[in-house]
Amino acid sequence: MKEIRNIAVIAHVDHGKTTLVDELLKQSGTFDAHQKVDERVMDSNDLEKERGITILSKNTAITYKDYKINIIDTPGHADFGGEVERVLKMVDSVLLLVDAQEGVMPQTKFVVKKALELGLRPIVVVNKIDKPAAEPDRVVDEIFDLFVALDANEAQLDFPVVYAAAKNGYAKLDLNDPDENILPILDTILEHVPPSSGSVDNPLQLQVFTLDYDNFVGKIGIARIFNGKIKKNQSVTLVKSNGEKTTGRISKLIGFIGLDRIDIDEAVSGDIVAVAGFDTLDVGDTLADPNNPVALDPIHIEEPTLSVVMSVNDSPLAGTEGKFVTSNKIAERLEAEMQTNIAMKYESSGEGSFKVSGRGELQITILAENMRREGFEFLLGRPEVIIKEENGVKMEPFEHLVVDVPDDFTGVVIEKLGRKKAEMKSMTPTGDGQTRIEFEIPARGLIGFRSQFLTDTKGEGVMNHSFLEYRPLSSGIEHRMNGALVSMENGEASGFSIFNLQDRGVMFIKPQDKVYVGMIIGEHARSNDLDVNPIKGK
Ligand SMILES: Nc1nc2c(ncn2[C@@H]2O[C@H](COP(=O)(O)OP(=O)(O)OP(=O)(O)O)[C@@H](O)[C@H]2O)c(=O)[nH]1
Ligand SMILES: [Mg+2]
Repeated sequence: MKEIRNIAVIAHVDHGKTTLVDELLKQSGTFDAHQKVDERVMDSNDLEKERGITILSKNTAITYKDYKINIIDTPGHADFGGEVERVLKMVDSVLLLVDAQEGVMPQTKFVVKKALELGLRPIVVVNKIDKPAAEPDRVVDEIFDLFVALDANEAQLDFPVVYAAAKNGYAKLDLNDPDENILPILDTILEHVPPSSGSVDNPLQLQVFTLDYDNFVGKIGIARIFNGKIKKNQSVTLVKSNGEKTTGRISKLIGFIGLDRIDIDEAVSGDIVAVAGFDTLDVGDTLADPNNPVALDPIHIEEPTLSVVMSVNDSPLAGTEGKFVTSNKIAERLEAEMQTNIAMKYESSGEGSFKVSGRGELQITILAENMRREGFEFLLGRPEVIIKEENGVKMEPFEHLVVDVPDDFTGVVIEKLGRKKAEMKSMTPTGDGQTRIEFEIPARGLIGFRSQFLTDTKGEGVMNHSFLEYRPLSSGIEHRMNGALVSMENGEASGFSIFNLQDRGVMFIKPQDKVYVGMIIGEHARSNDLDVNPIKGK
């Protein structure tokens, strides 16, 4: 029996988590020598591959020396931060990746805060040291300062550091060491990640942290075994967070090795497995010994902060783009999504219309994009932040925003953000003519801000933000000042008129697109709405 270690890989978006997991899989010998492996193999679904980002956290297991190491790759984009938070309860340490050039970024702060709060002692991996502008020492200092600012304890402040270039397949404990292989990371894991605290002799307790669905076996829960032993076909008691209990049978027990999921008969405390057999399974539920059904601490699930109205397409062009167009079909699809995607919610908001809520624009866009690909057709409204009330005070979500801009543009960016009620927290020149500015800003002010920011910085600015907290509602955020360009004709758009209308604003349509009277076909450069004729020929 191999000893088990559990670790999650956390970082800001794009700092190289999935690439690192690739290398760990390859170099630990988990794959056969002849097996051909794609790049970023853990990013397994279509949208993840196309966009090059991780959306769902996923686990894999590698064997190294006498150990089985369960590794959970997490998403770095702020909209999926809730996912990371849940996963952290399932592991005993984290690999905190930080880009050796970019340094500490908003989502680095978010994930470090959560990890430290749970008492985890991170292993710091300064990644991408191969970049010409890498400054690993400066970055280690930044990380240390961040830990201090977040009240890390002595042990946490004394974090181990590994330097890596995941893409090139090497890591080292000392920058002067030669570039050899990735194994120093695995050795550091064995040295520093504590074993699971539970015992195989205690009564069974496992907790579900992710849901999956399979047409044959139904709902699947991916869970960590905290105590005891679990066997296939065993009878267990499901304890919900409200205390409700039901007893049933484990119809399927699945283990992880590399990228494979395999049927197994038994697993023990400390391991991560997938189980089926309970249709009502939810994230946070405990599966326990029926003779001693004790629930584990509930898992806190972050509330959505943004919502958008999704509704049946009632325009004259309805039914031309998708095959599922009715309110019933859309409701069914949303219901199915919420079965496994616990970070999102939906509710009916009137005839044929649904309010879909999530943690950010990207999360909602991804659902919409998946639905479009499956053949759904619907309308999407303007995103709005979710205002909640605490002790009679209206509260709105705030974000931590970091922008990196060429020095010449700092003025215009600060001015524009000022109008959005952003509060500047720091401003640091980063050398090479760039400045990094940090703000705290109501999430409302960020809706639609990115395109303006890119225009203002001639495409050279980079912005990153992540959820900070709910704060009392601020007043007077300036909204976008532009009106709409509205079609006054039915028919097909002509290249000639679109070309002529370009002076009026930004067009949303292209030649030959179908248009109808009243359809919004562009954004007016001025504040009023304007009726235009997009079908006129020469
Ligand atoms: N130069 C350099 N680039 C790297 C290194 N590691 C990863 N990258 C590149 O960084 C980009 C992002 O890598 P990913 O592994 O997808 O990053 P991630 O942290 O998983 O991203 P998210 O899951 O979306 O948060 C890719 O283009 C990688 O090739 C490295 O060590 N050096
Ligand atoms: Mg990734």
